[in-house]
Amino acid sequence: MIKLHGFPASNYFNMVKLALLEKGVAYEDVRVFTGQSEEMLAKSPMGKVPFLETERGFISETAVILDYIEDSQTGPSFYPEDPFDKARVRELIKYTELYLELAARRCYGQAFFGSGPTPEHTKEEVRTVMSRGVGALRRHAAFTPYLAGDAMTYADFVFLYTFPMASAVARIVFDWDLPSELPGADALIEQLKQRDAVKTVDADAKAGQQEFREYYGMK
Ligand SMILES: N[C@@H](CCC(=O)N[C@@H](CS)C(=O)NCC(=O)O)C(=O)O
Repeated sequence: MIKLHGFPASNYFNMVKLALLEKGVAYEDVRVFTGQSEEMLAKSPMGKVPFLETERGFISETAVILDYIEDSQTGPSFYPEDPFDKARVRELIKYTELYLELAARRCYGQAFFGSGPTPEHTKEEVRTVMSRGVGALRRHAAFTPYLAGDAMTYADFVFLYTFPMASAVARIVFDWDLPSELPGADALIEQLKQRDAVKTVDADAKAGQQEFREYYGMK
């Protein structure tokens, strides 16, 4: 049986967990935190979570894991069959991951973990990248109601566990109303939150906050 390693306070972990639940894949949840030990790096060479354990070895990087799940597991598909349409979904995933999640993450310390203010030069870089990222989504995402159109795709799973955090960073660090620049985003998130699988993931994420904070020595 596939094993999903990571912890439920991780937004990336939750993208993969949601895919497994929505597809109806039986899997085992293995609690692992991030780290740079040899043991960890042998499984996840960047020391990050999530990573998947399969009969043939370990796979890391969320977008790659999502593709592997799609290609190797039964259950509903969350990619269009048509190669062009599929590439467009992957584009949406990349815009969200590279230009919202990764940029906003540089300010997570200030926004979520009580560290001091983000250095001005970092803020400038983050704001520029996030502005362009949100612009890319405004141009390419459909929100009818899903990111790629009328069918739910992996892009929605990535968006669901990115946009609220990016919006919080925008609000806290930049006093910037990110959702107002992406009409349809909040409605999509509210719609996704009604799904049983999302409710499960979110309840586990909430329950896992304390363990996460204790592990990383936060209050
Ligand atoms: N590019 C990775 C990012 C995953 C990631 O950053 N996970 C966080 C936890 S939410 C982590 O492992 N952080 C530890 C680190 O960056 O060293 C992916 O797509 O899976």
